[in-house]
Amino acid sequence: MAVRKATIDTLLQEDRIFHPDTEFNRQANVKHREIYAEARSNSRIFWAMQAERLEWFQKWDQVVDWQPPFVKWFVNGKLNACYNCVDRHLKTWRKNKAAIIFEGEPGDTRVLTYWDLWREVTKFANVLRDLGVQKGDRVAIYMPMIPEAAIAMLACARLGAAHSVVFGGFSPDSLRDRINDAGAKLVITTDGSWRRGKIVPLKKNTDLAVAECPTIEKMLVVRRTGQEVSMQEGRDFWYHELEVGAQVGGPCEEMDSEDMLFILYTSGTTGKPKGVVHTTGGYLTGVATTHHMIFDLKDSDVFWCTADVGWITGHSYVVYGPLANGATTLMFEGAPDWPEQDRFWAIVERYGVNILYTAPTAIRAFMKWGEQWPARRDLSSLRLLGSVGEPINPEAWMWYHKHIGGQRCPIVDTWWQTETGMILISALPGITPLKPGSATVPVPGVEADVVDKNGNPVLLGKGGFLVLKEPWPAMMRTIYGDDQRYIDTYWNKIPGKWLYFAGDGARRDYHNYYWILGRVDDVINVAGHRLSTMEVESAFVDHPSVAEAAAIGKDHAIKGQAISVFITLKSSISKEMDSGAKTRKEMQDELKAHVVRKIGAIARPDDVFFTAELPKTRSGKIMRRLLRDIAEGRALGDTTTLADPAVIAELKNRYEAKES
Ligand code: 7RM
Repeated sequence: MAVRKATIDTLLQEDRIFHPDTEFNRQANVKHREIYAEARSNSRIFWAMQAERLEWFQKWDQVVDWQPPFVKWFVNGKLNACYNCVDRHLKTWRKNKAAIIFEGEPGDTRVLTYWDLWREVTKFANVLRDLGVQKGDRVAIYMPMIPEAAIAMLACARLGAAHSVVFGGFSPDSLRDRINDAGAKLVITTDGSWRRGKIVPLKKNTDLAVAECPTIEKMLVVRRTGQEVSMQEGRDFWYHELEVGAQVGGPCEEMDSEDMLFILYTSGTTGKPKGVVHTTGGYLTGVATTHHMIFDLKDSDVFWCTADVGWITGHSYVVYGPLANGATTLMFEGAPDWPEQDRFWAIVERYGVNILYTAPTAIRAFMKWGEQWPARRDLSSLRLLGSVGEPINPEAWMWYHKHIGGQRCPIVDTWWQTETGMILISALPGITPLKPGSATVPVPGVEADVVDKNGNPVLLGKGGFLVLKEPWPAMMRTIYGDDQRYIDTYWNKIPGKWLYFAGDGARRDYHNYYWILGRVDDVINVAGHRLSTMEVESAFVDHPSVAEAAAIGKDHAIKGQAISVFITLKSSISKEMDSGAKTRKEMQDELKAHVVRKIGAIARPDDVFFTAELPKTRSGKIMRRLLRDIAEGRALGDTTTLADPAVIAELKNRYEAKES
């Protein structure tokens, strides 16, 4: 990272503000602003109180042991994550409450009560134990979004084995590398998974991966799609066969608070993926607390986080947070546009979803498809919306607020990472005034800052590096097997002080609200001005014809970099342009003028390129690095994390043929 200037310039000005209404405040889990001051005055007491949400087999004797950059939370406390998510609810009226509502891609549905979940998890754990899984082992999980994925995770936790969930859209090679890095002894998969009416051959992929995984002893296969697969005698086992003889019930391993709960791999910009290690007591405390406070969870709510369990969002807010709180969590296996572009809204209507947590990439796709899709469904059950994964552009926020939230639902824009385990910056919906595009403020008990490259706080209004100043319970403990990489990646970038460096740029406004500016590696440098991708892109998305934008800096002899922007138009506008009602040139000029008006001449792009899709990671984040490669005429860098390689290939061809 060649940083000359120590900060990031800021241009975007967003003045809209939405105050929590009295009705919402009156019923909110957090009603009073004092919680911030209380947490700040003694964060150890604050987190110790939050840890009381859980049931501990043995109480901790120290809240936190901070030996930077290594931390232990709830030292010597003993608990089991599966016990906290399942067993303990059977002692209450929640025994017959829906724990998981599931809808499969083909439209099949299942509801598991907490009692059902306990029966399924204990059986699953007993099957795993019979296959040789023990406390301390690592187990890989490569499955679609079906209840058995959550059941498998909980079963591992029950036995004290760490799971490593690998997203079902990853290739055999990615699965192989993750299995080998973790030294997993068993892998759980399915015959296949559904993807827009077609079958993805997960078992076949797993066979290919495992052929090069010396540590794998056994493979457990859950039947999902029902197609023919080959089973290797002595290594592969059908779950539905072993389940028949499996015992129901059985104890949970007593785990130390600092025992590993899971590893989750996150791709670095270069080199091999990092195995982010999360432990038990702090992680569970962090996700249960934030799930309760930020999503204002009530026992009667249906909570739907649309993330796949292959991502941290799925771990923390589909499985562990909601189940620790005894919530009803919805799992959906399919895609938002299959069979039609109203699938999410059909699900909200069918199950009466109250809280919806999704990503800007999905919201911008809904904007592109048009508001007629949500309009044909009854969304009146919704009372709270959430966003995660990327900065949400103010106009996407406004669209979400109007067309999904009916202008009545608060939106919590939640900033966090795989590494942070839990949400760190977010509104509390009953008390925090909202500003579209801002994640607002750090949650109680979290200390953040925006600093320059020397670690000094920057002035309000100035952009800089987002850091965390104090440890928090759900923070990663290390990179699996590589403490040095953990130190170098997160702690050694800013000298002098122990600051956790998140890799994101941010600024704070005069209300002390945080505006996430995007990854610092993506910052654009025009004639000495460091511009954030988020601000340039948001100025484009502010134009009524634009659904999505990706801005990059392209090498320029005089300015250092010039701005290139890749634009996806709303479907109705694309049709208009195809019919010749407006030329590309006219549209490009109109958009350039709009951006100059919105944030100034410094942000005028040299080129505007139209595209039906932008290159994204499998979790939906825009991959600007590949757009830079295209714009600068280089061979494409690492494309292994790309969701759909066809998108970038087509984009490259069209760009080189100057088709926009
Ligand atoms: C939860 C998750 C982490 C990166 C992070 C940011 C970006 C996530 C927001 C956001 C702006 C948000 N984990 N990010 N949430 N940027 N506003 N609300 O996404 O490990 O997959 O990604 O995602 O750049 O560093 S992750």
